[in-house]
Formats: sequence, C-alpha cells, structure tokens
Amino acid sequence: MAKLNPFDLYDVASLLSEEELMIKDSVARFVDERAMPVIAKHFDEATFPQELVPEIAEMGLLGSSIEGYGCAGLNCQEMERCDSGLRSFVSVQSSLCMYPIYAYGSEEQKQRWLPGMAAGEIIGCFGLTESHGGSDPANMKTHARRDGDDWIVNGSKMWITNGNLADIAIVWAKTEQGIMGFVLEKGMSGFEAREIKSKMSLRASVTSELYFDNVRVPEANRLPNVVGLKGPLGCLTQARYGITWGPIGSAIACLSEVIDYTSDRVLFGRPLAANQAIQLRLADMARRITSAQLLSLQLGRMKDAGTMQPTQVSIAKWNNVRMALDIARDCRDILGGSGITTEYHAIRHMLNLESVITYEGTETVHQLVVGRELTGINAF
Ligand code: TGC
Ligand code: FAD
Repeated sequence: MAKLNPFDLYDVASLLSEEELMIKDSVARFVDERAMPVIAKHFDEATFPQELVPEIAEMGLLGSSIEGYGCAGLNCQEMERCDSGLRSFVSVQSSLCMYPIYAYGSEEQKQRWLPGMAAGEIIGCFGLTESHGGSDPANMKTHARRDGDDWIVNGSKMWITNGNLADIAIVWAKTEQGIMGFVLEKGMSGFEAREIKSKMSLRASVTSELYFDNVRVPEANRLPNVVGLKGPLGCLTQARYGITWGPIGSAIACLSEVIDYTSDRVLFGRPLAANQAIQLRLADMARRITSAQLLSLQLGRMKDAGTMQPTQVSIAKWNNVRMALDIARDCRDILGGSGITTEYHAIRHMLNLESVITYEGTETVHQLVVGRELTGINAF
C-alpha cells in the first residue's frame, strides 16, 4: 500500500484541480523558502514581514478569495503554516477590504482601489470592533453625520489588523439610516492610527487603534450598496471561511515538528516516538486535522454552490481553531523545555491562536450561533 501523507490522510489534495494544486504548491514553496526563514525573527522583534508583500501579491493571493474557493482556502492553510500573522494580512486585505469594495462599492470605487490592492500597493484595514465590546458590533458608537456632499465621522476602533500599515480603512459607522461603510484614506484630517504594543500574540502582525475626530469623508467614499449590520457581517463570513483553513496549517506545522522531534529524541533508551503515550497524542492530532480538513472542504463546496450559511461557517471556525490551539499546546508540551522558545514553531502558533480564537467572532459567539440554530432561541 502507498504510504499516506501524514498531513493529508484523506487525500484532500486529490480533490483539487491541476491549477489549484499548482497554486497551492507555489504558495507552499514561497512559505518554505521565503517566509519560514524570517518569521521567528519578525515574531521576536514584533515586526510585520512587509518585505514579503510584493511576492504575496505576485502570486495572486490578494483578492483571490473574492471568487473561487479551493485555492483561497488552501492558500490560507499554507500561509498559516508559517504564521497566523501572515494569513491575517491576506485575510484582511482580501476578505475584509477588497471584498466590501467589490460587493458593496460603486464601479468607480472598484476601479480606484481594487487593482492597487491586488498588487499590494494599496494596503487596507477593516474597522468594526470598538473598545467597549467587539462581540456586539450593533452597539457601536462610531457615527457619521451627513454634511452637504460629505460625511463627518467621529469615534474610534480597537484591535485593527494592519491599522498602521494601511492606506485605506473600511470603517463601519452608525448613521441616521443605519450602519454604513466608509473608505477613509490615510492623511485625512482627524484620522489617526496608533499601534498597539506589548502583544504576546500575533507579534508578526500590526494591530492598531483608529481614531476619528471630525474626519470629513466625501460621499464618493461611502460604500453605496449596503446598509445595516449585514454589511460587515457579510465580510466576516468570507474571512471566517478562510480562517477555517488557516489554523489547519498551524496544526500541521506543529505536528510535523513533533513527529521529527520525537523520532530523534531518545529517552529511557528509545525514541520518544516509540512510546504509546506519545503515539496516542500524535494520532489524535492527525485525526483532528483530518476532520478539520474535511469540514472545510465541504464548507468550500457549499460556498461554491452558493448555499453556505453563516451557522455552517461558525461550526468550522469554532472546531478548526479549537483543534489547532489544542494541538499547538500539546506539541509545546511534547517539545519539553525546547518548546518555550521561538526556535521551535509550537509556542508561536499557540500564542497566535489565542488571537485567532478571539477574533472574527470568539469561540463563544460561534457556539451561540449554533445554539440559536438548534433551539431557535437567541441567547446573545
Ligand atoms: P442580527 O442583528 O441578527 O443580523 C443582522 C443582519 O446581518 C445578517 N447576518 C449575516 N450576514 C452575513 N453573514 C453573517 N455571518 C451574518 N450574521 C447575520 C442577518 O441576516 C441580518 O440581516 P438583515 O437583512 O435581517 O438585517 O445579528 P446577529 O444577531 O446574527 O449577530 C449577532 C452576532 C453576535 C452573531 C454578531 O454580532 C457577531 O458575529 N459578532 C461578532 C463580531 C465579530 O466577529 N467581529 C469581528 C471583527 S473583525 C475581526 O476580528 C478581524 S480579525 C482579522 C484578522 O486579522 O484575520
Ligand atoms: P468581548 O466582546 O468583550 O468578549 C469578552 C468575552 O466575553 C469573550 O470570551 C466572549 O466570548 C465573551 N462573551 C461575549 N458575549 C457573550 C455572551 N453573550 N455570552 C457569553 N459570553 C460572551 N476587529 C476588527 O474590527 N478588525 C480587525 O482587523 C481586528 N483584528 C484583530 C486582531 C487581533 C490580534 C485581535 C486580538 C482582535 C482583532 N479584532 C479586530 C477584534 C476582535 O474581533 C475582537 O477582539 C472580538 O470580536 C472580541 O471582542 P472583544 O475583544 O471586545 O471581547
């Protein structure tokens, strides 16, 4: 019998088209050759590897989630095999910034921003969360008031990925007509981004606070084709889909590392991997990774067919991030003392996944979405 790929036990790769496989392989090569060698240093120094952005753009990864699923999802898996921060950059640029312009923007807005964003020349961020409670975005305080041909935006946003890197920010604000999306541009008077320091998680990603003090925004910068919370939540559905794949990459990186480590490390006269207690843990990791891959694959099929529902995305986001976080923690333990430095991947993934389980809807939010589906009762 042919030897199975330990990181794709159900041969999900065989379900991809030739083109999808080619793109996945080129992303994997980029990750191994260009991103892996620099990531630990960036994480240690709390810097985003901005030098990689042109290559990420060249591979066509920015905006690839807007259409098609297989590539976009698997690209997230490959990127997060390196670091959640790298995948976050792609998710925010593609699903949270390019998608709303594509789905809710005018033709002029699409022409103005999308080509530069796909080329990585215009960086975006997405401002929904506010400091008083991200799980309940309907309660946002940021507001926009019409003033002639402009809008005046006041308020603030918290925990915004790419905030200080961004040339444009998709900002969701309350208006008299309901929640609307505005494209704020770097340099607009009264618009300021402040980087959040001392993070122990997603250190290779920029996270910021955004402040709006009477920012005058032209009507031409308002996304005209959506009003209400369904605007930002629609973007989140896109991003969360990618996030169901991403952490599978983190889990694979951790499992791969401990398979090598336990094969080489000799304790009590035999390789660590020869102990049943270790093999049980490795087997359990492979089982959970395989289930997560199949969940995301079927989710992608439903996305392609246009039938994917937010509750189905919630199940996969909850399951797959929890799976990866548990695996990263377990791998950290198997590495013993070596597991506490960034020389090995596990602790970096473990710390990153503490953000991934919180952002894009906390684990509890997704559990309550599923609970609501089952009972018909809204427990939020
Ligand atoms: P509800 O008031 O019932 O619904 C409002 C409208 O939205 C529609 N809707 C959705 N549409 C698309 N996708 C979804 N997932 C949707 N969920 C709801 C809904 O049909 C309704 O439409 P309409 O036409 O009737 O007006 O709102 P809800 O009760 O369903 O929502 C409650 C809750 C808690 C689920 C929601 O507020 C929520 O998801 N909260 C969590 C907020 C969150 O995830 N924030 C993430 C911020 S961005 C981020 O974290 C980026 S990290 C980036 C990175 O680095 O990768
Ligand atoms: P809260 O909403 O205050 O939740 C606190 C706790 O209460 C959680 O455990 C939660 O599960 C629990 N809880 C909430 N409601 C209930 C309930 N009804 N019942 C029981 N328990 C409940 N946001 C953006 O808009 N754009 C970004 O680019 C972005 N990037 C981020 C990057 C990072 C690194 C991080 C950490 C966050 C980012 N976020 C971003 C914000 C993220 O979406 C929020 O942190 C998240 O939605 C949770 O909001 P909160 O932190 O205010 O926690």
